[in-house]
Amino acid sequence: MRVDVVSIFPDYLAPLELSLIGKARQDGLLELNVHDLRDFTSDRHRTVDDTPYGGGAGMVMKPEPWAQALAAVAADRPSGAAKPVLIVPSPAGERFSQAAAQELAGEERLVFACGRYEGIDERVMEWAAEHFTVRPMSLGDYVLNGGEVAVLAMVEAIGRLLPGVVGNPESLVEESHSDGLLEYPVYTKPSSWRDREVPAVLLSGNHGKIAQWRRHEQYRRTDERRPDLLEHFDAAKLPRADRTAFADLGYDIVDGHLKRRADSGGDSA
Ligand code: JF5
Repeated sequence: MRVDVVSIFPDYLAPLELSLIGKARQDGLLELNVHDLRDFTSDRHRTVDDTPYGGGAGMVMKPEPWAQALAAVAADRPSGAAKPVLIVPSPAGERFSQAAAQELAGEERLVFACGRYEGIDERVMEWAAEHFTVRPMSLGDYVLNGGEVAVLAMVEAIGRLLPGVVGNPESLVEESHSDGLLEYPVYTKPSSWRDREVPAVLLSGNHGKIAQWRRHEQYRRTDERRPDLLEHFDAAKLPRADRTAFADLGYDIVDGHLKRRADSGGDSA
């Protein structure tokens, strides 16, 4: 996969050289190019922003430097190859998720456009649609100063899914969000630490009981921390013990879906 990032702070993307993603680059699984937006300006002051039409606070990124940068990045594309995906981090984007990361990991080319200030002139998104599949994407409902930190998170989430990047493929299948539930708690040696014991079932050697305990811990945690995830959970073909676990948490199963019982307090101990 080839990844290009355009930013006015290319140094902020330096962490991508490190760790897992840096290893993926060394192994030739990921080609990463970081570009300075100011290199695509043509005025003496290398201006990238201006005041917003219609008034209001802050500054807006000018369209022409973006068009120059994105055209340059899109230029060296073999004829017949698919349009690269242009990801524009923004609190106003569609939500980035593990499913989005999986989907994007299958692309040949990704381009990230890091906005700053109040954002990029909207006409850039319209123009770019001729050369890219444009995807404004949000990490969550909070505001960052620019897209760079969001790109670090997205490139790491996508990069680690590339074939060959993570050594053990099971660690990818098993982990958080692949089944729409939070992960179960994990423990390592020593079995007793500062008067705290590892749950006995994990030392029992009974792999069936361990798997069931872990599943039930996933349900308990998800109910406690992310009950919104349980609204989409497919409870249709759960074994009896798992149905009981949900009943104990205060849920009924109504045509394959979990429904919180009216009398069950959401934040009870
Ligand atoms: C950004 C204008 C981009 O703040 C974000 C963001 C929040 N969730 N996901 C991304 O992106 C930076 C700020 C202002 C455009």
